[in-house]
Amino acid sequence: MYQDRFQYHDYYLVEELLTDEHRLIRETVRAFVKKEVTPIIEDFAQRAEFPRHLLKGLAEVGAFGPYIPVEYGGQGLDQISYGIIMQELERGDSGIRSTASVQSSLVMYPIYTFGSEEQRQKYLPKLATGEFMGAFGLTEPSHGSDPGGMVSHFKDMGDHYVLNGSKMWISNAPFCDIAVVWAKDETGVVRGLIVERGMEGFSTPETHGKWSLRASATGELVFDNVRVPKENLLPNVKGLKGPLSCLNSARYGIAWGALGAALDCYDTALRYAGERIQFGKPIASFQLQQKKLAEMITEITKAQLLVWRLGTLKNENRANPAQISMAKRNNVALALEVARESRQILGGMGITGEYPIMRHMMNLESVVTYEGTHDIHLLITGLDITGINAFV
Ligand code: TGC
Ligand code: FAD
Repeated sequence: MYQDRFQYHDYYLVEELLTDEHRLIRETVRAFVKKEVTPIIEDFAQRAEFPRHLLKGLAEVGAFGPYIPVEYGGQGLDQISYGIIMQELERGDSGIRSTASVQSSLVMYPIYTFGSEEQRQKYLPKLATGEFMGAFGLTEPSHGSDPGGMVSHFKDMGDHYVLNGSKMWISNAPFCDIAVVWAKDETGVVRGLIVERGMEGFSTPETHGKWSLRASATGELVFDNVRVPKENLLPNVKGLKGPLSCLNSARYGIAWGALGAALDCYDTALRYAGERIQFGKPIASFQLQQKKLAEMITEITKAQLLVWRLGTLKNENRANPAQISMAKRNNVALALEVARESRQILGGMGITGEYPIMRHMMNLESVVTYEGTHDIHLLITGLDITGINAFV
């Protein structure tokens, strides 16, 4: 069985900037990942199966809606706590973090922020315990980076709506109980609807054949004249800013999460380089390998400071979407680079499932694309600093 020897690396003592509560959360989630996730995740990834049995434990460690107020079943925690949870989960696997990101930022967040009081009470406590699992439907077959072009739409039939269209690349879709779906009303305005499994005409076919996020279930959301009760419309937001606000929260969590994957790869490579003997010496004694390792920890350290500062701004409600884009883009790209370099340090062993690096590397190929691609986030920064929109 896989032996998880992970050690955390904190070169600039960022841990000292955390509170006792943050440290406790970190230890709790780290222990959960070490006990429940890393021993089984490789097998599930190889089989392309989502480990559903982890949902209860994820809920128990507070991974579902950590910053949602306690009265709705959340933990009422701050944004740095949320980031820490995402980092520890992604240290185990990006797919596990994905499930928690979607549930927290893309399902609970919009219901809490844009939902009616009845919707909050009906869904949030069950989402917090994992009794209900949610999905978020924004991307469509012909509209990914440009969600404003979506064609999914609904009609007002007097006492209910009728929804038609489809969403693709949707995390958690194959097993979700509810989906927060973004579609246009008859005037072309984007609105959010809560669609429940069991509604006639709603199906969630699974997407097979992924080489990335294999331990995460991805699928489509298909709406064929689905009758949606009027009380399932999110009343308090109109327009694309609704789904994009949710993405701010999820992208922030990913900026922390990707660092977890990077740390796992770096830690594995550092240990391996110390133990692997070639030419009569540990490969860590060769300058080329030291360069790789030294550059990795430098980039990881900068990224740790970046997310800590971003979390502080977020706690003060001062983090803007462009700052979040910069952190998501930077940290995912560095994690991918760390994974690639770490894999090389392990030589042939780097491609096997005996070590977590190749799995992280393949997972990160999705993370660099979803929640806004690497290029889209660069253009968001470009727009922010020049005032010129390069999207159109
Ligand atoms: P644009 O005209 O710029 O904006 C439309 C309205 O939205 C507002 N807005 C935002 N509001 C909140 N947060 C943000 N980040 C916002 N960005 C824009 C904007 O102010 C405007 O408001 P209003 O009141 O004037 O109407 O929109 P655009 O159509 O030009 O698009 C801009 C662009 C390209 C940046 C945006 O559409 C974008 O971010 N595209 C990337 C799409 C994306 O990230 N999709 C992610 C899908 S979900 C997912 O991947 C989940 S993976 C989960 C997992 O498994 O972990
Ligand atoms: P496209 O938009 O077609 O982009 C293709 C390429 O063109 C990219 O490199 C992009 O950067 C580039 N490009 C596009 N526009 C421009 C431009 N203006 N300038 C320069 N370059 C440009 N979506 C959801 O709604 N919910 C989910 O739960 C979800 N989960 C996902 C899980 C996985 C495993 C994956 C892979 C995706 C998921 N997505 C989800 C979808 C994801 O958000 C989209 O894949 C992503 O937004 C990119 O859209 P696209 O794949 O259609 O690529």
